[in-house]
Amino acid sequence: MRKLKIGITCYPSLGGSGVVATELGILLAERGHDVHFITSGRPFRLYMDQPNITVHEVEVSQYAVFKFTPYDIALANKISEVIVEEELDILHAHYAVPHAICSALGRDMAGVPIPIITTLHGTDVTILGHDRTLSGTVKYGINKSDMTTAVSDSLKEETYELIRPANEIRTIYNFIDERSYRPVNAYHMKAGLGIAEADKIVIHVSNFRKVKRIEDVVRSFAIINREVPSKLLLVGDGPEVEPIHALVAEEGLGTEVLFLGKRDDLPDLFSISNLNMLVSEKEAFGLVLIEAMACGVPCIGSDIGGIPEVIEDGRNGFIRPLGDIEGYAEAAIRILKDSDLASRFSQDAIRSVRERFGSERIVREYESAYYELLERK
Ligand code: GMT
Repeated sequence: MRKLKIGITCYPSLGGSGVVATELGILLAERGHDVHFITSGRPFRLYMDQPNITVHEVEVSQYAVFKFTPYDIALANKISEVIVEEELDILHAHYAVPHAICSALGRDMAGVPIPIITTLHGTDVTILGHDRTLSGTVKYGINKSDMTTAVSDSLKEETYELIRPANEIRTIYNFIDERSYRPVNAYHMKAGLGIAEADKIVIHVSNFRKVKRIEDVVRSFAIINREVPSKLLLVGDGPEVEPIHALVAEEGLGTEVLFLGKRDDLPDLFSISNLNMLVSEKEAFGLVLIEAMACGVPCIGSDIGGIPEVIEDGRNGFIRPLGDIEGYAEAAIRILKDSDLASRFSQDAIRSVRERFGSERIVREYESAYYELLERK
């Protein structure tokens, strides 16, 4: 197969879409493709210089006339330059706003008809698609793309309903970097965190936004903690940290809940955890679920968005209705008290991630999509 010159435009900072875009770029580069990231900064998971990867940072003009700095225009400008100078074969936009729209504009400016593939990640449709000030451009970006993919069937269906796009959308699931996410021996960590050997660990990892419903995690943990000696690890940072601190104090859980902030040792933290909870009210996929499952952690999730496509209810975790705090707690207690069930779920979680969300399989799906688009042209 011919090696391709692939432009990837994405958010470089912390966030699921940026993680997926960066890891996809790294794996494509390892497969011999020439990958060009076009972003506002160096993608945060791109730790060092890697062969076949170039980062094109977008510079933004600070001219005094501007009330708002025109990042999107500068991005389109940079995309058009990179298309021409690097002779790109294809452009892959992650997250519709502004990346799909800027890709369409950049391609137009370059005057080179390369295919654009846009990957929808969730909130670009489920939140911004409802935003009157942006929904028209979300539709425009999708319709100008030669192919649109969604990270779950649920997101695909929601996009059909809301945007009514001109073209078919294809589901390509998110994937896991198996080299990082696998069970590791991290028992020293439990003691390091001051957690007794016999205590079970429940973990929640997110960007601490309202949609994650962390208050439901804390309230169900209050029930769990009355039945099972346990600790709750809250990992991540965001606007909900303060309100959740207050709730933890109100529930009298001050010594039982550990706020760990942003961490880059997630495989270690998952490896000492017995259960992962993601009970969001919106979640297109839930990348953190496959990160936990790859480390052998059973999961409990809400019946929302792509979560039930990732957790197989009764096989590697449990799905309960959104907001069912007692249901989450009852399911968690079952797993935490029954070591045979926990061990079966743990093995199945590892199997499921390997079979359904393995990097090799998903990267090949993207590669096939690229070749298909190039053949169509
Ligand atoms: O909300 C987040 O967790 C961040 C957000 C993003 O835009 O990066 O995540 C979205 O994309 C991830 C990667 O595809 C998905 O795993 C998340 O489910 C999705 N978030 C939502 O739909 C709320």
